[in-house]
Amino acid sequence: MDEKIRIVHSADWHLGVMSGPRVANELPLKFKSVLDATNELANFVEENDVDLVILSGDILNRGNPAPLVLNSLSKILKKIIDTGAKVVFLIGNHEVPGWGEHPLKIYEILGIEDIIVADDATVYNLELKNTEMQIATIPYNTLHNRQFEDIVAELSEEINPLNPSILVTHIFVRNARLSGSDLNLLPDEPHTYSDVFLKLPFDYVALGHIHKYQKILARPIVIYPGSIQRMNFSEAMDEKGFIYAEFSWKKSRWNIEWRFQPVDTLRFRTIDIDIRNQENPTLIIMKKIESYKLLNEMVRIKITRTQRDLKPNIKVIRKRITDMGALYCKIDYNTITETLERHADSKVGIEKGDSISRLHDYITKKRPDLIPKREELINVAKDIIKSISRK
Ligand SMILES: [Mn+2]
Repeated sequence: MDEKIRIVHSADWHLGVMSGPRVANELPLKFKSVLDATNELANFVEENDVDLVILSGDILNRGNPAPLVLNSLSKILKKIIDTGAKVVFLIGNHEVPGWGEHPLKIYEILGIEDIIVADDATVYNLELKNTEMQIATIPYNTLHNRQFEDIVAELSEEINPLNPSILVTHIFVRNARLSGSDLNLLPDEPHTYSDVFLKLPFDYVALGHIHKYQKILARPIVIYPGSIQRMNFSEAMDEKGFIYAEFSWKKSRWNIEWRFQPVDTLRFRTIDIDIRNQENPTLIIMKKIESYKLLNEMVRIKITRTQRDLKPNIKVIRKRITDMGALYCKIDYNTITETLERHADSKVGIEKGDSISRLHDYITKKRPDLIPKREELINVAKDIIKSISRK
């Protein structure tokens, strides 16, 4: 038992998102960049003799993937199992089409033994490096009519504490920090709390669902690896990648060392430009743009102005950004209404667009308990701001 068991843990690839820009004759950028990241993962598995790859759900973006998407996924999985690694593939909310069948079933039907399709709450015993690794799985589809806590208590009874164990599940842990692409959490989202894991027998909890990489607990190790690729400007600062963990038997217990392994990410850049009271706003913007290298970047220009200010020539700006080699260019206006602007001077009011997005960020980051009511709260705030600015 002196050999290490090497594990890669990843989740939320959302393979199949085809929205957004594409470079001529190529696949949509988001799809291509996710594929690139997963290829990096497969290469890592090969180079590091990884024994097990855990995929904690939402690997596909839809329950009915296009052939291109399913074939691309199959190629990645083939590359992984050809190295000798096994795969535990858990069902997330995005892979459940509602009528029971799901696209991953095909690997099970074809009898591909090295891919374990985890679509039920159960415990698998996998022989890895002459050790019995116990893997408990709680896929999203089992959480509709039963509480997470009840299921996990049941599975825990099957765990032998002398052998290493991993819990794989796709669920919202209430105090998790959210990323900018975690915006579609349902009001009745199945959820649990981090304290629940403290009482469980597992050495490692491999979570999926939340797109921001984070350690929820250190003992036991409870981790969201986050999504594998940046999807929008709000994730510009988020690192993306997967978890690499080594299990080894030391001083008569299982010791786990782990680290976050980053992948190449799409670069999103926002350039803020204030053109209030400027005689030549286009020139101001063009000058500012020149101070950046925008090659292969996703670029957003955020222009702050009032209705009195001249509008810049967007066509010229767009062309320059494209000529500089940017992959994509988005223009956003932050138009400040004059009444509120006067309030801003007296430090009473706040900028309209800003306060709404700040409220949104606040709820998302600090008060996840309010997420189900977020839209409602934002609408109330908008009404208040509207009625104040009319006076
Ligand atoms: Mn999910």
